[in-house]
Amino acid sequence: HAGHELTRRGALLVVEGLDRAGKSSQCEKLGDYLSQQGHTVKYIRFPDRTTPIGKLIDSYLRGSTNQEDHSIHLLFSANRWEIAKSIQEDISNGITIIVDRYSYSGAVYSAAKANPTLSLEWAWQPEIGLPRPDLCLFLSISAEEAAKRGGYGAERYENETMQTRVRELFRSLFNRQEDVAIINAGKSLKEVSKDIQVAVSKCVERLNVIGPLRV
Ligand code: DGP
Ligand code: NA
Ligand code: NA
Repeated sequence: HAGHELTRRGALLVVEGLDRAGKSSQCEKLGDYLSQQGHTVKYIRFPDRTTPIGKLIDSYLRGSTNQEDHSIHLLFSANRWEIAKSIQEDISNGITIIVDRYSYSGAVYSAAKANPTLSLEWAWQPEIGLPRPDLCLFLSISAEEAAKRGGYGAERYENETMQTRVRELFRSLFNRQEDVAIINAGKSLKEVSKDIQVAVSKCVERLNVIGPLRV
């Protein structure tokens, strides 16, 4: 009956990668593509610098304030938790959400610091229980490609030592995560967006069919 159809849930799609991997442009292109396919799309990014916690993070990233490593890590995580409920609601209401950075950046950037009590395992713990992405697209660029794109910004973490460690940690994290598509982001903008569309289409199709019982 009209008005009684179930709303198909939206998908939670995350785009991850190093600074300058092309995340923002690709998020935008993916949004356009999915809208054309008839999806209702929302774009969000972490850290969300607009909330009170986000403002503390912003001032830390700009270097205006310092924070103890574990303490700032927990604030980054809290910044995801404070938005978790609205993500859940949007997804239930049929909205597909594209997220620029999520728990993966969260764990990896903190663990990349030379702090012996801040391991990847430790950093991952506060993320447990957040909405699980249907797909994480990891935009992978080599150190050489990154160097070619040049120019680090002025924010904390935007230096070669940090980015090298971040790259290694992303790899070890994604080796043990499900639902990750590694995208070669060294190609042209157009080729990369095509590869992303293929991976996302497969994921979205999967959401609509019942899976087979396995051995
Ligand atoms: P962006 O606004 O995308 O440039 O991200 C800001 C920076 O913050 C970027 O270098 C990645 C880093 N970052 C994102 N999430 C977290 C987090 O949860 N913990 C830490 N330590 N860094 C993060
Ligand atoms: Na950045
Ligand atoms: Na940055």
